[in-house]
Amino acid sequence: MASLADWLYASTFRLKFARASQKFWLRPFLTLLALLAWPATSRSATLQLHAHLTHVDSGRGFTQGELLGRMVARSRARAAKLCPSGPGGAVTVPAVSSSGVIGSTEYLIHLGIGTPRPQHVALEVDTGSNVIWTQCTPCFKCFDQRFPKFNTSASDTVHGVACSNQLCQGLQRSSRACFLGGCAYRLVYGDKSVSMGQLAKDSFTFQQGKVVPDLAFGCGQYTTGNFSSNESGFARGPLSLPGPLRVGSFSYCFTSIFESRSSPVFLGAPDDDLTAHATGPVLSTPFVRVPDSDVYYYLSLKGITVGKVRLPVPESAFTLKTDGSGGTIIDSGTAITSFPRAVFRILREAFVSQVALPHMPYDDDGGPGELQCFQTDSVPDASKVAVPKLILHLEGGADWELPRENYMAKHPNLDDQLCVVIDSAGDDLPTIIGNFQQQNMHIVYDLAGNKLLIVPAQCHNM
Ligand SMILES: *[C@@H]1O[C@H](CO)[C@@H](O)[C@H](O)[C@H]1NC(C)=O
Ligand SMILES: *[C@@H]1O[C@H](CO)[C@@H](O)[C@H](O)[C@H]1NC(C)=O
Ligand SMILES: CC(=O)N[C@H]1CO[C@H](CO)[C@@H](O)[C@@H]1O
Repeated sequence: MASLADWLYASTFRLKFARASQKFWLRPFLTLLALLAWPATSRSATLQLHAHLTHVDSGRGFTQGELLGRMVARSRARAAKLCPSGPGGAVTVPAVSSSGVIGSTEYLIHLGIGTPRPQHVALEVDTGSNVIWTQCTPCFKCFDQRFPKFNTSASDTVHGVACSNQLCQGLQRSSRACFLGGCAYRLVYGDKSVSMGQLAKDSFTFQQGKVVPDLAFGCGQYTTGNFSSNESGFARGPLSLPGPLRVGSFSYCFTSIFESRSSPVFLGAPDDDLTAHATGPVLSTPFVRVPDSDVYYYLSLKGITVGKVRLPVPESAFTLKTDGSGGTIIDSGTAITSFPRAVFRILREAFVSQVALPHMPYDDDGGPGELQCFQTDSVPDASKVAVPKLILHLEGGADWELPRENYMAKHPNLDDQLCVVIDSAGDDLPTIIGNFQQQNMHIVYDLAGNKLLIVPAQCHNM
């Protein structure tokens, strides 16, 4: 069998570059990807693109309980991977994303790539990843996916990115290689899953027929490891979608996870007045400034209120430490919010003392992950049981009061239990605000203004 390098040599598509002398590009790369800062110049204020998102489990016939169970499992896998090397992991190994690993994705963005006929591609919406890639035909080694792979022969506009191109040079040395003058990328994830292929550019077609020519993406031709879906990134790197689009903001609005309606995502400044769809006050909170190499969006969380009680938790429990541990991340790729274990215990205590139902016993030794549930067989209608309100106090006076359905739900397996859909994480893990808590909120990442806007909304109406 031909080696991968021979095969890629033969299959290199439409790369019209002078032959470079480098023939041997499959040198052992280092394992981690980190992207250099991409100058945030010439951001377009006017570009606005709209796409649909579907929940990864949408339309697959799962019950609410099953959906929740799947989300819990994905969140745990993701939280464990987010910080693979313990304290410092999130910062020192920034681009190690667990997304793409089986079952870790939550939402898929649907768009078209190529001309004249845009080919349907579903990418993962993931604020914790910074490169978009999709599997391409011809492929040396690819995993099965539901839609056909992107067929490079069927697009008139796809072309390779030259090695000398700024985009290629912007990839870390260990993640790029020159091959016949063209740029090859190689991403190695925290669990050693690999995506490798050519860096390409093509026209992307978004909803309402808006076309953006020449967007860069990874054309995956060799993927190994635990991928069950393709990878996309909305993070702070040159190859995530907001990067190449040079948009000053992006936003999404997740419809209820228990329904199968698609959710809108916007790239570029929302053109309407944000209050037009607001069903409550618009909150604004600054992003915490982190090194450019970091891919996560950090917020400054000051405290938590459960019912009448402001939890006795010092602010430092949520602060990003200089060694890179801790912090509070808002993440579109994690389903369920998790707090460091010490914070979770205090939160759980507050719910237990304020919910007038028998509570299930604690299980403290089981490592990360334990939803606190309550027995509801004594009440006629669990959905009417009074529950304490839950408020996240964010920097800038943004007191984010979550609607009940964003933190209370029936037990994944047991109908007679009502659970607080918040999880615990390891002691050194960051606080992660997941998308269960973001349902029916228009979440605007204002990159130009370095702030996050939270706008309560009915997302299916947007
Ligand atoms: C890719 O597109 C070409 C040109 O349209 C076509 O001949 C070929 O069969 C396609 N390959 C696959 C795997 O669909
Ligand atoms: C895939 O997942 C399994 C089980 O979670 C793990 O043991 C393995 O290291 C992962 N990575 C790869 C590349 O298979
Ligand atoms: C184009 C593409 O690869 N889509 C796949 C991405 O991953 C999801 C989840 O496994 C699949 O359903 C899509 O078909």
